[in-house]
Amino acid sequence: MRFDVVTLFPEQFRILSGAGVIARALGRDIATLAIWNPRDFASDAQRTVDDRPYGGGPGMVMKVEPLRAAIDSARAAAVRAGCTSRVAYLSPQGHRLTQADMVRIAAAPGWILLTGRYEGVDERLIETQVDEEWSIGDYVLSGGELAAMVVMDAVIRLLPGALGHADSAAQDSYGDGLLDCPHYTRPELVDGLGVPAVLLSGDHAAIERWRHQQALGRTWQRRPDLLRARGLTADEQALLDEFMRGRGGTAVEREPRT
Ligand code: 9WO
Repeated sequence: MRFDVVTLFPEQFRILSGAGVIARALGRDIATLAIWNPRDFASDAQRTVDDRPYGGGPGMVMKVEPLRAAIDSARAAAVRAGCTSRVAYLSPQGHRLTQADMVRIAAAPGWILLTGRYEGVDERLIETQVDEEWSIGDYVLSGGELAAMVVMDAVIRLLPGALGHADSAAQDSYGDGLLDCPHYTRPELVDGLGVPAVLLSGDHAAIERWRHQQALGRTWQRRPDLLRARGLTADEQALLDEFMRGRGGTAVEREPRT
């Protein structure tokens, strides 16, 4: 899969090729990354990429022409590489991405990721050049670059061969619509806290059942919205009932009620 990133800050993306799963995937050409700086496509001597907002107000707006020229070059390079890439703009106004979106994004041959700075980009660039607008969460960053890198990380690790072990992406938190179960490693005693006995039993069926029950229970406690959206099989409802009887508690509210 191919990513073309349009950014005023190309050096930020070097972090991706440093170390870890994403660096390895890029090194092995499971994913490729090309960077396009709109400043290189500005036509004036000052290489201007921004201007004052019509209507007044603080800050600056990214101009259409350098962005459009950068996107055009990215598109042409993608086509030469055999990719028909769509354009996505990272912004707080976008569709809030979920793991299901990451799976869909990973199925495309490539994406051109447009990252803004200042107060944003001229709306007419979004209207004419952008296919999708994505948000990674309801907060404002100082630019779209970190959001683009978050998407790339979430997507590239889903690509075949990106992770060492065959099916670990499927076992993720959210892979089956549930939060992850708790994990433990040595030593067996930490600050007086032991390890759930079943994990030491060697009974793999019992361990699988416990992990599934913990995943259901934690999702019920922390993210009941996910559980309602997903639904439960009869077996899962029985596992959750047992969990609820065991804890006897009510769902932990992690977000204040509005
Ligand atoms: C900056 C600003 C300054 C003064 C008054 C209003 C203002 N709005 C903004 C602003 O929203 N800037 C954005 C910075 C412009 C587009 C790129 N930026 C961005 C992307 N911030 N946060 C994101 C983002 C992207 C994806 N998911 C979450 C956040």
